[in-house]
Amino acid sequence: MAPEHANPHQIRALFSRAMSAMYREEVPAYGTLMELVRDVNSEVLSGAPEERARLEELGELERIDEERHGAIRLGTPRELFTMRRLFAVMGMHPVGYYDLSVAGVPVHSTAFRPLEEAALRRNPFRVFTSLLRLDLLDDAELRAAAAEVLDTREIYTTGCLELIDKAEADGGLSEADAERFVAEAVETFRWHAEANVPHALYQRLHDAHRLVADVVAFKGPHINHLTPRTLDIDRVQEMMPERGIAPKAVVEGPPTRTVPILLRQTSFKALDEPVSFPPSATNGETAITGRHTARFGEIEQRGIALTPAGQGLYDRLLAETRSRITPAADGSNADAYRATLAEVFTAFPDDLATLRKDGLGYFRYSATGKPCNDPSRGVDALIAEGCLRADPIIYEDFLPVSAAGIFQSNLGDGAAQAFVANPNRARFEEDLGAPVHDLFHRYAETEARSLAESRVALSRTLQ
Ligand code: OOG
Ligand code: NI
Repeated sequence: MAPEHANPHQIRALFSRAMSAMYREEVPAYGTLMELVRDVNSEVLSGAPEERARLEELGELERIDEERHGAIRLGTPRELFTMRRLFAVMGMHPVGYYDLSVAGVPVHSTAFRPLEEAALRRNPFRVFTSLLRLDLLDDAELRAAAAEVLDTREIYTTGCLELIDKAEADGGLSEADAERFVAEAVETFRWHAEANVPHALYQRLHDAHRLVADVVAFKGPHINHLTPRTLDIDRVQEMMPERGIAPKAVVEGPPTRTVPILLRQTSFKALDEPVSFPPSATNGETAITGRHTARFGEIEQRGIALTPAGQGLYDRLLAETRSRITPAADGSNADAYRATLAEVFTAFPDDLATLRKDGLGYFRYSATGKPCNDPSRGVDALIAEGCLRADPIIYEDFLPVSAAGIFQSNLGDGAAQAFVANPNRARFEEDLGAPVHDLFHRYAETEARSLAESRVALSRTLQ
């Protein structure tokens, strides 16, 4: 980045603010959810001065209610390829591969996000990005019709494409260009109340899978939700009805715990919105107004990132829970699901010391400032001596089963459908035009670096 260029993290901050403003205007219930999140967060903080001080020290207090992520669904490899280039302008890169076909949703996904901790702190915004997999649909004729519609649409403005080229050629954008870029980029994610296909085709796409209609029948990949961070997800879930918003049946992810792990998420059900469908050019079908559900609001609460061993244990316990009880979309067995989840997860250690000693979570080490006798001793001994401390590293990624639950609850009841599990990471990366960054690698690296730096600091404290 040359000195005259805008900082990519600054561009991302501008972008997430512009998206938030657009979405609050388009989806008023989302504004209500944000107010609720703000109220609950300030309630939690006023009852927990230590947590408040910790967040303040981390510089997170001010931005506590800002969005953490959003999500979009793309139709073609070309759209995905350009989306990677677009996000790179804002310092966001693809991390992780998520196959959602296992959970009955015909997409595979990644998340574009800042890679470094410092960048995440400056602005944590990320975008969960899915690519539709028409290859998973049985109906060859419908597949062809959908592909034809998708191949002729252009989801980026000319100005946006020019500025991406310019950023790549010059290694960045000037401040003025960065502002133009954000304004142009936001257009791609705007809602269009006019469908791109006549109603009969929409209906056929919808009957194949509601998600297919959501991607194919519109001019672009409207942002389908934004997600602020809450400090007490159970409380927000409980209070949503009081504020006139309908939550999904259960919170996705791990149960309520003393030490939060990974990611817990919930959302309000997608709005039913009017859409105008154009007349057909071939069969005499006239223009009509119909309806579509796509857009919702979500909240998230994050905990410690797990090692492959910890993630393996989480996956096993979640599978065990779900083999005993599947949460019903109408909420009829929500209490029983919560109870089973909590019971099965008693097998997951719930204190930081055990999580660390059992190698289940990632930790950031730091020297406490207390001099130590022998900095080359093992981590446990240094911690026991009080000269080294270990703090949890927060999980910054997503969970495929949870993501599928968020998708399902917003595609309407009865949208669940079985596909044969069919991950195709190689194909996804080919379409993306780059490999995705490995999830675990980054946490392991942060942990190792923090320990090495702590040992250096400790050796300086030797008398
Ligand atoms: C994406 C759902 C996944 C999350 O937070 O796990 C997601 C979608 O509905 O397009 O955003
Ligand atoms: Ni989400």
